[in-house]
Amino acid sequence: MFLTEEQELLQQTVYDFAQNELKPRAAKFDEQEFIDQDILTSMGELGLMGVCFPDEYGGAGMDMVCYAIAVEEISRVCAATGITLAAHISLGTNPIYLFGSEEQKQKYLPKLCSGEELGSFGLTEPNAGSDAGGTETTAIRKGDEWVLNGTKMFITNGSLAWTSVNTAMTDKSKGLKGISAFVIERGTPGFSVGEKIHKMGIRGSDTTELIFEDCHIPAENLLGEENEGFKQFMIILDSGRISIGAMALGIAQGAFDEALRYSKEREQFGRPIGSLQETQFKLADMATEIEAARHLVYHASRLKDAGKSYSKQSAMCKVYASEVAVRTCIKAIQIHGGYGYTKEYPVERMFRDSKLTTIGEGTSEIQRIVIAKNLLTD
Ligand code: COS
Repeated sequence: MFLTEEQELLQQTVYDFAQNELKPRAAKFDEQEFIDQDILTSMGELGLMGVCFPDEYGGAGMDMVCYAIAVEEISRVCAATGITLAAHISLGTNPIYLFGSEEQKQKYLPKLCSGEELGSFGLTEPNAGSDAGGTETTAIRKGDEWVLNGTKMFITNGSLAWTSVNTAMTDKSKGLKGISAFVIERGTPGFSVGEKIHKMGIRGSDTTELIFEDCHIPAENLLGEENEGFKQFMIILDSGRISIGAMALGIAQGAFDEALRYSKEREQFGRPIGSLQETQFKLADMATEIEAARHLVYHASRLKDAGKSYSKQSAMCKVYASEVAVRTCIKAIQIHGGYGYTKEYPVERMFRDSKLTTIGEGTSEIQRIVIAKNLLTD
């Protein structure tokens, strides 16, 4: 895959970090259901926590392709760390970068981009998943404050984040056009972290409920224009889908790496199983699909970098890469035989991790709706 010198250098740096520092601890993070803090600190030191934001806000000033590569290489060995990075950048930090006032950017971005603090994004609710516009959380203006009430669900980085961008209904009569976004800081009275959610996969990542009970925030914590929240989060999800595509790509590549290695090591019938045609066909299909997924993820990223429309391509890369990740993990387990079904080999964890990518930041069904809408209106 053609990469610029900067992208290649970043890829090598993240690959080395992931293979040396992260891989040996990925199973432990899965088991303990959290990522050790020093990993996030190291990613901050490498410039990854603000990789695609401008230097003036403390970012590394790199492009979307670099960001996708970072998420891919991290997820190749530990998808829980991959999603922590992806949610921090594309959901927690990006809304402030895209829609925040200069004052909000100066206040929040430097600490988020350095990795000193984490960000989160509260969109999903118990009754508003795919129908994200059906938000039941409300924000009512009272003098120079907004008062929030409601519950957010499945929030990545929920208990770790300093800043949380949340959507709330500000004018119910206007439906989708009555939703707004707000920045809420950790420690604000009336804002609390609810249940930790125990998941099938990406267990090391922090997923919680967020609860707002008469939570008063200053009027200036509104993000962008009042009642523009739905469009804002559609834009955020467009680039968020590249993140999940990159994460899925990384999981698929990681499972393939394991399957390839095992095919060379494992002997049956007096020879390595990689010399059997049935293994070779699996490996060939896996490698071909991963390559196609990589093209889609990098293409969507390049369109974004070029300032072109990429809504259709980000949905395409997300739906394709996530389904490739699941298929690749299943094949990788099959190549490992009985051992692949045990916790002794990472493909068991990777399979559990892969399933999330067909659900989070828009299910496969939602991606197909977005693709079809684009096809019919192009
Ligand atoms: N960029 C900018 N604006 C967009 C947009 C995009 N990608 N997509 C939609 N909009 C705008 C539309 O232009 C429209 O505005 P106007 O009425 O001013 O023209 C408005 O948003 C409503 O668009 P649309 O009619 O397409 O909305 P729908 O209710 O049909 O949206 C889907 C349906 C399914 C696409 C939407 O609800 C969705 O993406 N749901 C999934 C949410 C999700 O991914 N949840 C998981 C979050 S995990 S953080």
